[in-house]
Amino acid sequence: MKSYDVIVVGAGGIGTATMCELARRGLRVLGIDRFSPPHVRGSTHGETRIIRQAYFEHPDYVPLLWRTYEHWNELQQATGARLFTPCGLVEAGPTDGEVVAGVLRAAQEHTLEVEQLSADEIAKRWPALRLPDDMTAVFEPTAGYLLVERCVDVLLQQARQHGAELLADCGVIGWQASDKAVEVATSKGSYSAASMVVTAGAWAADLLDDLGVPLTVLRKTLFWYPAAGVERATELPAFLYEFDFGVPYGFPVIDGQLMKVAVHNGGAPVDDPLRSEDQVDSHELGVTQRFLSQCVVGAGDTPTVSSTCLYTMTPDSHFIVDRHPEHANVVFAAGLSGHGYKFAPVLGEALADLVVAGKSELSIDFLGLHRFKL
Ligand code: PYC
Repeated sequence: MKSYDVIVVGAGGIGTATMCELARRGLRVLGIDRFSPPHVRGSTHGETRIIRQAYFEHPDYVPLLWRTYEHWNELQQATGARLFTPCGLVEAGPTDGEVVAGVLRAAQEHTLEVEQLSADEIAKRWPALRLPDDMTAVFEPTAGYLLVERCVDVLLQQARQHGAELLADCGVIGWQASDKAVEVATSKGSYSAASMVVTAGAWAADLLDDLGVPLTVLRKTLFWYPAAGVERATELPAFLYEFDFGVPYGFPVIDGQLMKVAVHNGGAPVDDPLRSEDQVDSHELGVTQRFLSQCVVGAGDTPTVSSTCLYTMTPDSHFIVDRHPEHANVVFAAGLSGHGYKFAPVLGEALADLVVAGKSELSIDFLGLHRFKL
């Protein structure tokens, strides 16, 4: 049986970053993925992901975000690839809602630059964008978007340059761990390593089912709408609006033609992530159409492209990053709950720390398993 220092199960966003970090530290790394990354079957595709610092979900994410920005910048400089576009982000909603209040709380706690903008100021800066009367808006200039497939590709290339291997199109059937080794059974034979990292996205629920954390996989649809009639569509910021009918978000036009818009909340539970492809969610279609008709002047009303993406939710929508309580040599990041991609390199660093040292200096305690009564 072929043996490594570390096997990383799942070579998507977090997995490729973890492979890269471990290999950079001189470890012999094998990544295993059910498909051939970057692919469209998990949670790491669809062109773009928002990256931001004034984190409405919780201010405790902010130090991790500072570190993740450093990583993305270093990766851009080292490879010459354009990964991050700092177009800024408008977040809007009721003053007492989750989003605007959460952004202001994180900004205040960590002294982050955020502007409050009126409806007139929004329309003046971005002629196509509108703010409903009952909403407040905040603008984060240091936010932007990552080109997600390109990021995965670059991280994988870097991991390989540092000596990591990838076993693609290979399903993991099961694993067992002793103090000294982990044996992973796959559709292409068995492999062993001193440690294992599980970064398997929608498939983490099966691989970590002994932990008893209820991870729920949701199917989400990404839509691309015609945007030829949207004034200065390539100069828009990314945006996220909290309505009572849903939380649509989207991006400036990047190809001169289409605007990507999707819905952050809700989603249909999926029993088998393998059978979730190509189903357009009609509720999410309606939310994005209603949003565009109210807030983006000139956008088309029928998407011409769509794609399914999976969210793996924890009960509190915060990630779980920890060591397996019974196997110190098994570590994992699971339940990224639809907002994890921007953290890929910092989570890669944290997971590599857990493998190498059993602990990390990064502030990940609030993401530990201890918060669940299992
Ligand atoms: O991770 O920032 C994010 C995000 C917003 C909407 C979906 N994901």
